[in-house]
Amino acid sequence: MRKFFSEGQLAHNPRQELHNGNWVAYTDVPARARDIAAKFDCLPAKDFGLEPISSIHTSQYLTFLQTAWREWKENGRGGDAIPYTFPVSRRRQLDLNRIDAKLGLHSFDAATPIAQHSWDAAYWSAQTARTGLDHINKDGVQNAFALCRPPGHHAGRDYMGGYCYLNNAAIAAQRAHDLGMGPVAIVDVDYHHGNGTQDIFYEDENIFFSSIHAHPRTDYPFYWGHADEIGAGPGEGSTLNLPLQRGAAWPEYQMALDQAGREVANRGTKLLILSFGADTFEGDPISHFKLKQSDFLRMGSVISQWGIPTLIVMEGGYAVKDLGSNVATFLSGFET
Ligand code: Q9C
Ligand code: ZN
Repeated sequence: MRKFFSEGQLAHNPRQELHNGNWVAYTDVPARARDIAAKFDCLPAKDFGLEPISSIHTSQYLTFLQTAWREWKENGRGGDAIPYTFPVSRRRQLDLNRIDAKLGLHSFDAATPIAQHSWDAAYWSAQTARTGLDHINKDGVQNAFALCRPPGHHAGRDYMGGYCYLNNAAIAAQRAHDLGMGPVAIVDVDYHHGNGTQDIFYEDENIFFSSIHAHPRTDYPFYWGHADEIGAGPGEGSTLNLPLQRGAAWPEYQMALDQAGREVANRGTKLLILSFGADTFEGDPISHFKLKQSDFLRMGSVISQWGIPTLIVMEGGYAVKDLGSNVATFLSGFET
């Protein structure tokens, strides 16, 4: 399987995040991507420019991402740009000027800082996903792995959160649809609900979205990912949420995966985008499922047996010591 990664993705390196009332070292460290990349021969991303990104994200949000850190520094601030005020009621169009106001407008949490090179890294992460898609169905390639970092599935059309800035999976899915590669389905197996991806396609009948994740009653992002969120308008029935209890291990996980797989098959899916997080691992420091490394082999094999051309897009996974081997195990399951 071809694997894609660009060095520019490593430059994103926020110092710290708020966690349970304390400042802790930022969880999405460059070593995550570096250690996975070290396991493979990766091809560099090709630069497709802003166009595929603009098909998902608003121009106001993209301008904000590109200028936020500079504005933060021009205002004499130390550290990374972090929001602290959010417009949760009576939202309306305002001409917001102050960097703090813009940060809150474009975030749903306070744990996703913008550091000096965050935009560049997010840009290359999205290009990595776009490049992986480009290789599918060329030279007989059926599957590709995009080693995206920063991750994307929490980011919506005009907001960041959950260590995510640009929604790499959504960008690839939209482009696949536009290129006539569909029907397109996104299956999200990160530990956390893919709220950004869900939100982006919630009213879209063309792109099916299914997520297996920790129940929002106990886990981040708390407000989305319930089973009764099924899409709306023309997209009603195109969203399938499969929340699991904390402590879930392979038997429960496999049942959910089979259910997602049946729905993907029923819809005649021709292109699958897999938002893959390795934070379902039993040793993940911020998560509470119980998948073992050997279960990633099973997961890879189950999904590859769906028999659909698949772009695997990296999302979370924070047990850095085991991350490279967990990802390699998953990919080898996919290839057997
Ligand atoms: N530190 C992904 O796996 N938790 N994102 C932040 C406490 C956020 C995880 C609050 C977890 C986000 C892509
Ligand atoms: Zn996650």
